[in-house]
Amino acid sequence: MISPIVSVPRPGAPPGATSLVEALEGGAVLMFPDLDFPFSAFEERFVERPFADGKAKNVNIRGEAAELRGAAGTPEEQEALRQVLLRYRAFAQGLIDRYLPAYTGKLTLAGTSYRPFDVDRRKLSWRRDDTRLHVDAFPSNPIGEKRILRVFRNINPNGQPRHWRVGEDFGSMADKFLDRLPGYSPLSAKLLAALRITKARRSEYDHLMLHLHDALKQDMAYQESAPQADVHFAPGQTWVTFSDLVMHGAMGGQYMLEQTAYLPVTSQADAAKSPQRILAAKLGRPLR
Ligand code: AKG
Repeated sequence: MISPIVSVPRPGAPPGATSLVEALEGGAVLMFPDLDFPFSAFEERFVERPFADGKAKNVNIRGEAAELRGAAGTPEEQEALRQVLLRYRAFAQGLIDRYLPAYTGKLTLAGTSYRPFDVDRRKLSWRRDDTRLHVDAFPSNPIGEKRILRVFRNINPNGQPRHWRVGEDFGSMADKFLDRLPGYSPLSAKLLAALRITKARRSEYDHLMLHLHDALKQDMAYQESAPQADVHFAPGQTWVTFSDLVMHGAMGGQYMLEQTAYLPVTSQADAAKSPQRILAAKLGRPLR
């Protein structure tokens, strides 16, 4: 099955909160067509040209200090951009509290990013090429028993949509790739952590997800022929998805905001729908 897009319009009572969580955990993308996130006249400049040093893909803030990384501009402009990201972080938290209250107090907000570059024009290695269908996995930042929830918003000022492809459900994808992945070595995982190549021990789940991510992106026949659908997110639209579960690729668009959040698998309404438990079920044993 291809990941469904579930539209959640205002106003009125949010459609049954339980069913939104159910849809999200089942692999849907929740799309909010009309939430407000206004820019001031001063802030409009951030969608007129990229305020980025160009060294990294994105500009972001992380952690309590919310130090701005990868930005360009005067100190005043950089502080204003940081404030936009802080406001977006609060906006994402507000969305979760209103529409996904079951997760309030359980989610941890991580990085917030400003993505000012045109997707098409980024010249990246295949591994970093997010136009290829993939699920998210972080090489140096093991996720373990957490889920990756992301809140995206298209802030393009010229009507340009964020063009995504979404792919088939995680289980069907895993059936095609699981046999091809190399075995997990607890010893290598220990070594990577000791050498501080990873920030914590890479679990078997992290190992499988990294290799899935790479195998998917390298398989051009799969990229072209796998079940998939084009989705165009218009400016002003906000969308939320578990990006470790939903196969996605970004095909076009410029100027976007993104918030990452982590949710413990055990805080899900149904942990069996997590990629952690799906992979364990397919292997017929708990992951190490
Ligand atoms: C990702 O961050 O995993 C993406 O695929 C990028 C999404 C986007 O830039 O629209």
